[in-house]
Amino acid sequence: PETETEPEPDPEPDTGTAPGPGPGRQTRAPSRFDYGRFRSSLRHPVRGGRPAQDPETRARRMKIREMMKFAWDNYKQYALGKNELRPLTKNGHIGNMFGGLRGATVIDALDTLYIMELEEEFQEAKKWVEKSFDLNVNGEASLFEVNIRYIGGLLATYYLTGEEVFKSKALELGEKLLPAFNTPTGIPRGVINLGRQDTRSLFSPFSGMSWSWGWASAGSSILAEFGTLHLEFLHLSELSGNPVFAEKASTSHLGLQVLNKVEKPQGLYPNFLSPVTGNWVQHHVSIGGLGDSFYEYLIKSWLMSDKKDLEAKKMYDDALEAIEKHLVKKSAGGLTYIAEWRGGILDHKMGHLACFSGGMIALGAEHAGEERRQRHMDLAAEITNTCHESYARSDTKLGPEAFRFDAGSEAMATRLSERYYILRPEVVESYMYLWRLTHNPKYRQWGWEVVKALEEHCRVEAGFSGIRDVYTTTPTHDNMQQSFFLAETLKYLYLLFCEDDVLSLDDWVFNTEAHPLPVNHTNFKA
Ligand code: DMJ
Repeated sequence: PETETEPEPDPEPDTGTAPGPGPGRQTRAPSRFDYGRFRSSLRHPVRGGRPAQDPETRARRMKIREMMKFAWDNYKQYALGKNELRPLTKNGHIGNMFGGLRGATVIDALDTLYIMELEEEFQEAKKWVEKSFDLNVNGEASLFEVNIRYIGGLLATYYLTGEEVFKSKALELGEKLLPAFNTPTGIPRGVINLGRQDTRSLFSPFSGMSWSWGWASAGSSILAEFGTLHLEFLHLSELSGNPVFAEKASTSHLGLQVLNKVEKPQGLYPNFLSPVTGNWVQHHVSIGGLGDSFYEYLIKSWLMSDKKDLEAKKMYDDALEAIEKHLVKKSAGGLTYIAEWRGGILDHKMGHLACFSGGMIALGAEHAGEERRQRHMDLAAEITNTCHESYARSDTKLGPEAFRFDAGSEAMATRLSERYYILRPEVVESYMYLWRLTHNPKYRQWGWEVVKALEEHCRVEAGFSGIRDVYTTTPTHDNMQQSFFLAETLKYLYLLFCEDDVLSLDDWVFNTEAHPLPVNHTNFKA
């Protein structure tokens, strides 16, 4: 339906009892979380109180909704139950990131379908979760990816709908992730075997064990991975009544026990840390891949705690100050960018992933003291402008995986291997935040340019596909519809053309996969 009426909150308040059988559940204190009370604590209806007024904005929003329906319908038709759709070959992709879990696209799409009021499609996705989402799996999963996509997606959908199934699946899966924290420092390793620990057998001898990534030097853990857990884990504790999740992943544990104890080169956080010694393993610093969402979760921790997590705020402020001082640069052509740092030497490159930082810095600026507010808002706008340039300077009007500011290059990929676009969200994510915080119409204009480019170059007969080279208008498709396209890219584009009270920033923080988690207002608990 294209109506925009707000559904009634769940009339049956959730009693918050712990879900089905599992280790330690009998002894746990029942959660005092009250869903009805939570809903009434929100400052705005989750899907907004009124539709966008002007016809053009409404038409654009409905176009993005149609794109979501198209992406979902094709996934459902050709790949339901697999992790992603392969839109050219019309089949499913499983991959090896989720340790035997399936349906990454279902879980990632749920809250977007709900927010867009694609009711029938939401029911299809929910039915799959109820009937086919199997957590009794074996295999090596990325702790980070399972957390941001599965736990984040399930939690957000529970908070939006009050439907018990999403909460119980999130809690059950959360328990499977806990053994990853069993290291000398409590900093988790990146890979976890999801098999049941109480059934370790000849067939699954590694159940509950964790490893570091083979490619991460000297058994290290990755900053953006171990630093991107606490938003979701705090909610797992909130909903289960079991403090263990919050204790393991809190910023206070991260900060006090480990990160504040180890010396940071020029105040910067390197991307690799030993979970055994708590020391840095390699001095590579990046606000893009390997570092990115660590910074994002510091400022969002503070916001989600209703501005009570002062430790996270201080860590964010200090980190941003060091970034401003050592990594923020201006190109000869006047474009502001954030360079990477390798053992003291700057690499004048920005990854597409780093483009989320425009939105993050704007969000932080909104709440900064007088002295910083304008400076940070300007920085956020300049970085977002640079990321827009990386799109505008390509033939497809989509941006490359990485762009450089060296050897005469400005905001363009210089290597063949960096010319691809895999439907990533970071640039439109920044447009959405900058729009909400400034209402400068250029952000909606830029977002619409992306919609047109996606339609022209990424839409194929059976879904949306990434492209291998943004600098040719006859690009080759990579045959992959990433789940984050449905979770993030289309959600942020849609929100860009919504009124500000749809998933209002007063009530929600988006996890790094764009799944909304509620701000803990004082009356959050029963
Ligand atoms: C998503 O899974 C998340 O946004 C993550 O933080 C980074 N990578 C992808 C999207 O590009």
